[in-house]
Amino acid sequence: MAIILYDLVGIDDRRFSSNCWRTRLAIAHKGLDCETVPTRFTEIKKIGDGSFKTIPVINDNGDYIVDSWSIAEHLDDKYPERPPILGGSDGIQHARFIQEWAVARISQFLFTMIVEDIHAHLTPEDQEWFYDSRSKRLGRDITGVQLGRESRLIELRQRLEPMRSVVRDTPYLGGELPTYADYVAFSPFIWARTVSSLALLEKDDPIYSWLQRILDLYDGLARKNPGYDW
Ligand SMILES: N[C@@H](CCC(=O)N[C@@H](CS)C(=O)NCC(=O)O)C(=O)O
Repeated sequence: MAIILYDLVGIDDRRFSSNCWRTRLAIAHKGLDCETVPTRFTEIKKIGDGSFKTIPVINDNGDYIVDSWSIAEHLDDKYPERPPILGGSDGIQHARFIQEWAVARISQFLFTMIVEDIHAHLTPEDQEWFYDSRSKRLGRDITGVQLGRESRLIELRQRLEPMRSVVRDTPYLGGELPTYADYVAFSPFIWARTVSSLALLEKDDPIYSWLQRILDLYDGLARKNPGYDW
């Protein structure tokens, strides 16, 4: 039976969640079948026994697992005969480092550049909830937060330099083949690409070429997601 993934959705079937994309790619990496259930923010409470607060959540033949990292561990534990996602103990620490770096240095900064774009791509049911919860999170009204983002874009590109140095020389952060580190680093880009026309990368940037490679993986899984083609 296919793994069921509760996947965050906006308007036009846009799957914009960075965390859900990590899981989607992890399941594809394992070569497992996946069925997604498009889920709005305000529907998360309806999943399973109603205890979940965030997605991704998967239902793997009756086992409900929440949190993208726990899901990756679960998939490796349950399907050891398939290609490892976290790749043994060294691979786990490598992927965790990339995850911590991407969240702290990239995603949180990027959030201030796309938060109004996310809002604009939500269904009306979710918009009010998102506006209030994200204004509370930022400690200010989200209207106008994106102002001046062009100058923050320059800083974002500088922050990506450590990653740029690696993918200039190798196709993936995992080396010749993609690993979970790649999916984690990719997740902020697909988040932005799904909702924002702001091109985060220049086309001659080695990270741009790496991004194209990830978009093409698994029969163009991520490229098929509706988004902005930058
Ligand atoms: N550490 C969690 C984070 C999950 C998360 O924050 N998911 C967001 C969607 S991308 C969410 O469900 N947010 C619900 C909320 O903000 O109430 C993971 O990696 O799965």
